[in-house]
Amino acid sequence: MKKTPAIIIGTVVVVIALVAIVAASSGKKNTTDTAMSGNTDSSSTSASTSNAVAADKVTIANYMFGPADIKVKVGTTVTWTNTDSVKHNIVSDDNMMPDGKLIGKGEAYTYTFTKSGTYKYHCSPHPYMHGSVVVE
Ligand SMILES: [Cu+2]
Repeated sequence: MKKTPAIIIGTVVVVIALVAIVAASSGKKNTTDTAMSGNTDSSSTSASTSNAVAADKVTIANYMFGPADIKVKVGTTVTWTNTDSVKHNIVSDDNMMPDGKLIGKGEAYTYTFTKSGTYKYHCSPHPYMHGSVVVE
């Protein structure tokens, strides 16, 4: 009868010790994770622009711009070609470039970027279609 509480106390002590060890090791992990995420945070700031693919041609297909995010050098003429049977256009989110006319299947729209910056655009009949051009 008296041995049972001793076993329980012993088990509890072991469990507490294990929890403490796990907590300590996960604490160490958290520290390194925080340090690592700190590093990735600083690189992901530049990664947000490096998500953009170096390209000067965008294909519109299935209500999507592909690649949606591109990067070009100043002076580059970007060509958007529509492969959908539905008409699309390229309209700046913030008036950084003139609104593109609607283009039908097989038609293309071009724009030459003469100033650096990030040009976000969408398709006016389908505002959920988004793309961006980073001009460097
Ligand atoms: Cu569209």
